[in-house]
Amino acid sequence: MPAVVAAAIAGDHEVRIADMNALEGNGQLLKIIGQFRPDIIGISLRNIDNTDSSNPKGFIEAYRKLIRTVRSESRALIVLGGSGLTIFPGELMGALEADYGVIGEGERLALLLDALENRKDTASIPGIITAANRRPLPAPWDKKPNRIFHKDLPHLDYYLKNGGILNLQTKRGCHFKCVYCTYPHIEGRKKRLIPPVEVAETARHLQEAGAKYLFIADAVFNSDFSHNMAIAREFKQAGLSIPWGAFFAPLKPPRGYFKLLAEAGLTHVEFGTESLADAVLQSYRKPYRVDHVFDAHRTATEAGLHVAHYFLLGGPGETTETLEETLNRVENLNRSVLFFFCGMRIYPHTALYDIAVADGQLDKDQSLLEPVFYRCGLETDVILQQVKKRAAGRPNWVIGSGGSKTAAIISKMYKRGHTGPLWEHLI
Ligand code: B12
Ligand code: SF4
Repeated sequence: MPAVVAAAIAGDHEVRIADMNALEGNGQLLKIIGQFRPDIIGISLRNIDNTDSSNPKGFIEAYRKLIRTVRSESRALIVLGGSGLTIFPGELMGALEADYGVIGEGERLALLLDALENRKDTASIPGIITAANRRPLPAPWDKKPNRIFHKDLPHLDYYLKNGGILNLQTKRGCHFKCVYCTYPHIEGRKKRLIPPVEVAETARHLQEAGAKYLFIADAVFNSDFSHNMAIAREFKQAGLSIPWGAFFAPLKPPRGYFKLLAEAGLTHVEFGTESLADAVLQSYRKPYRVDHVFDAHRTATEAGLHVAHYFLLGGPGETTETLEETLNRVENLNRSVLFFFCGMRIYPHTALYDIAVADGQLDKDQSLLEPVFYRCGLETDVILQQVKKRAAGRPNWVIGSGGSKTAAIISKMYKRGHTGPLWEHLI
């Protein structure tokens, strides 16, 4: 479970985090469980699948196996949480046979543990679900998130040796309304900003623990320019010297914005650009247009930053003409890495879901646990072929997340001591 959830219960309970990335398989996990003998085991269900139509991979079977293995060794209650559960609560509680689930922000686990300890009713606690008791998503958590962090955390070493990236949040929530996006459902629509001084203090702790790079795990970092700039000033004040990166929307930035962030250590800008056809940006309900993309791109590259753009082709409004328009304009995004996702996965709780139901592409009761992609006027394969044709011989045009070959190269570079996201080597 994440450090923020551990922090929410650590005052009243003994907590141990076991990060599966850092363990050598389920055997090592069972050893930890055998030694620690927990009463409750929380499991974070983050990814349902890799959302990549060009190289699809699902993770539910691995979760099922993990839970069976845990049950074979321990009588602890199993509590699920995480963004995957929040998107698919009914399906996952049904499929994985856990005792409880916490949907939305995991800090509410503290309320569940309190109720269990004091033999109180758990059914009425907002956000707490069981396979039989499905409840609506609760209102966003209104208290400040905390985070457990110290240099002796057992999984820290794994991340320090594999890229050196640690992450931090500067806010929760996104107020934009992009048609396909689950983030406002997961985090809420209302922005809840963490005071810049506290963000900088966390960043400094991570640096002191050995982080070589920070990734800001906000849904979208620049949804609040003045908060961003205050954070940059606090980073400077706190003496932060390691590089960092974040997800940005290609909105027109205020004057001097990227320059200030670059001075505070920002090195990597990941723009969720999606399309370079205004008609498509409009039907995706994006809060910017093509002109803004080029403005944002220019000011970020002029500030000396590494820039990547992510494209999501084949959603509502995509046609042969808009695809051509996007691919032609992409050529003008100089000095950047271009990631192309062909096909838009439909998630519940999104406007895209409603559109697909209205279009007759989906039944209202259909499960989306197995990926279903929106059907625009163009076949995904046609889009993929077009992109592949243009990408040939250009290492900075990446299809999907690059597949297992890219993952193997990155892992090798990390072993040789390289740090950070590394996509800048493709420019
Ligand atoms: C930042 C981010 C990334 C960064 C991560 C950087 C880093 N160094 O950590 C990068 C760019 C690398 C990334 C990559 C991917 N990501 Co991503 N990412 C996110 C994002 C925006 C935030 C995640 C985050 O860290 N949040 C902050 C932490 C604190 O929140 P959290 O872990 O969700 O925990 C909270 C709750 O979920 C809950 N909780 C969590 N676990 C538990 C456990 C228990 C027991 C309890 C009670 C509660 C609980 O409590 C916490 C506090 O409220 C989310 C979307 C979102 N807004 O959540 C997508 C998201 C998690 N990513 C997603 C995906 C698909 C991916 C990729 C597979 C994409 C791809 N094709 O490459 C990869 C996989 C990477 C990997 N190895 O897992 C999906 C997962 C859902 C799904 N469809 O499967 C999400 C939800 C986005 C989406 N499409 O809807 N991602
Ligand atoms: S795509 Fe980005 S900007 Fe749009 S709603 Fe999602 S997180 Fe917000």
